[in-house]
Amino acid sequence: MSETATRAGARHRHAFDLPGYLRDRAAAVNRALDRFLPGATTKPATIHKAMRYSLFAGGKRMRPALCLAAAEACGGSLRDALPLACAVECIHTYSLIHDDLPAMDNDDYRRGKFTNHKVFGEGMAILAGDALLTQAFEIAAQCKGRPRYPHRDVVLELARAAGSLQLIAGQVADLEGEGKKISGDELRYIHERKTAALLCCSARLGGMSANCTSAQLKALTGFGYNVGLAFQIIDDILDLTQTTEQLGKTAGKDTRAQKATYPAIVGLEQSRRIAGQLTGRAFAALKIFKGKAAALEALAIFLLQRDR
Ligand code: GRG
Repeated sequence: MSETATRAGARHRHAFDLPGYLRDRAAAVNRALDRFLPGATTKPATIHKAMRYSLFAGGKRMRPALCLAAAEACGGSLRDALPLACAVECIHTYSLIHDDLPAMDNDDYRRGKFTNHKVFGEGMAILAGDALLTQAFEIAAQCKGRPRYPHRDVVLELARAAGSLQLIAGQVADLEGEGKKISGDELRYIHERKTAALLCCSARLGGMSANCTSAQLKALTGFGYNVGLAFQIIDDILDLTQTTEQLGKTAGKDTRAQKATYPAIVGLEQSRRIAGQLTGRAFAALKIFKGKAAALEALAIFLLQRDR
């Protein structure tokens, strides 16, 4: 871990009740998602059951937490940020359902349960992913437009992060890179798009919901980008070092699929060091908030030190 991240980590262990914060924010997000989504018995019931199955399967809700914490750092309210926190979680869950399909990573477990296609079949899982992606935009359209960020900007932000230049571009490069030797630069291209884009978008949307200044938005962008890159490196480390039970998804898949990862290219220790440096940079980006971004700081440390 970098020195900045280590010092901040020690300070935060005493200063901020992150478990309590995450519990509280995840409960608010779950209640809001439950309100936004059609009920499980609404016709056609199978699709609504499938959407809810993955959405409420026990995800960590890290993207919504980043969105809400960013809004708070900018003086915004939970109520204004909640629709956007829910929208990013719908996009994230859609991407996981599709990523697990036989045509992609072909996985049986996600969030400690059978994957969507294992329970509902491939056709329904594809539709559940499609429906969650669409649902995200329906929810985002219900947020309050802000003077600096009208609805158009919010929709653009989400569409760009989820589109063929970001999230999908990362997945394309990831699929095409399997079994090939790729460079560190190519690996970063994948991580920036597959993972960092949506995490960064989550933080930015939180700021936008609070009508943040352009300097605050720039700071949240730097924070989200660096936390996002660190997040994927840690994910690759956990894939190697944890069990399937601990992760709630199949461990060791990257090696079996011959995926390029930081641990595969530079080893475990160097990967940990790089993740620590990125977290240090994320911290540095928060300076502008002058101590009012305690939740964001605690989240960055948590994401670096997480074990699942
Ligand atoms: C459009 C067909 C089609 C597919 C899209 C874009 C995409 C498929 C997949 C990318 C999804 C992916 C695996 C991204 C990597 C990011 C990552 C490490 C996700 C896991 O996030 P966590 O740990 O998961 O936050 P939980 O379950 O806790 O929410």
